[in-house]
Amino acid sequence: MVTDRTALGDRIKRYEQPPNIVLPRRTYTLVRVDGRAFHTYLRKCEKPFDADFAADMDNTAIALCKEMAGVQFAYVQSDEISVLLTDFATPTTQPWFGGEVQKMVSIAASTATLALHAQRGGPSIFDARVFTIPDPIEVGNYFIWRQRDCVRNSISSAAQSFFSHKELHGVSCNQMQEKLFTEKGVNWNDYPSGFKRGRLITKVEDLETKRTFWQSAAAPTFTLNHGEFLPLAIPPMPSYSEKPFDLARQANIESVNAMHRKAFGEKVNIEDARSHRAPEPWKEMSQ
Ligand SMILES: Nc1nc2c(ncn2[C@@H]2O[C@H](COP(=O)(O)OP(=O)(O)OP(=O)(O)O)[C@@H](O)[C@H]2O)c(=O)[nH]1
Ligand SMILES: [Mg+2]
Repeated sequence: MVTDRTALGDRIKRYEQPPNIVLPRRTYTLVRVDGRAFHTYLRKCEKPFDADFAADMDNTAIALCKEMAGVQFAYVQSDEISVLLTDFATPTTQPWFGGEVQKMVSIAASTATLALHAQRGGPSIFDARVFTIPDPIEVGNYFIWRQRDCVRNSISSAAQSFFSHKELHGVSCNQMQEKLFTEKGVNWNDYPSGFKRGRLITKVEDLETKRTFWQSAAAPTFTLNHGEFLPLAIPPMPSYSEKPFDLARQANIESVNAMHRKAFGEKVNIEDARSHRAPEPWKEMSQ
């Protein structure tokens, strides 16, 4: 009977295998969670931007960063969070859940759901997707794409809080900005940076205690220019010819340090709106 049961188990497990996709190793992995029907979930929130919700999303992103392995940084905008993971820091670095797609998406979605629910209650359900991008330049372009979406949505949310759906029909993003300014005296540029361009979650080290922690800061405008945040924060892929592992690792440590200087040079922070929620070290680090 035991052999029968084993045979049955083996047979049934073969049905589970085909959809159990495993991501390729030694590449860049993006995980994005997005709030399901948050238009409805947030209908009682402040419009166009709710500082409490933004701080809760930042804390949700921090919960994701703590749960995942190989996190480089996360980017938060509106009701979505993108996390960049790598698995090539050392020759023996393992990917999160061995790169098993079903594990990654289900744990990412449930971690985000639970983290936001713990803060605000309600049906804070997230969906999740995961994929790899083999080229660091394209990884940079991914974040530029998400930030463009953030800017577009931010302008249109601001406009929607002053004009009716009908008044905005067929109006472009640039025209919305102009309309806000000329007809309502509202300059979109005056909104806090974290609402216009999103926020970054990066790992910061307290220089005195050497304690590390995840921290949110307003994102700079993303570009692929040398010395800017994305080229510094997206770690280089180690290669045979120029960068043996130790060198690549050192280069990465330096990039991350520079990245933190860059991120924390930008002081406008969503936490300004909720100083009671600001983790204490943030204030010290940013001065
Ligand atoms: N009031 C308010 N709403 C917000 C804020 N941030 C995001 N939202 C809402 O969240 C929605 C996010 O957009 P989507 O993700 O495209 O829409 P969704 O309703 O979540 O629908 P699906 O993601 O397709 O399930 C926006 O349309 C806004 O309605 C905020 O700060 N204040
Ligand atoms: Mg959504």
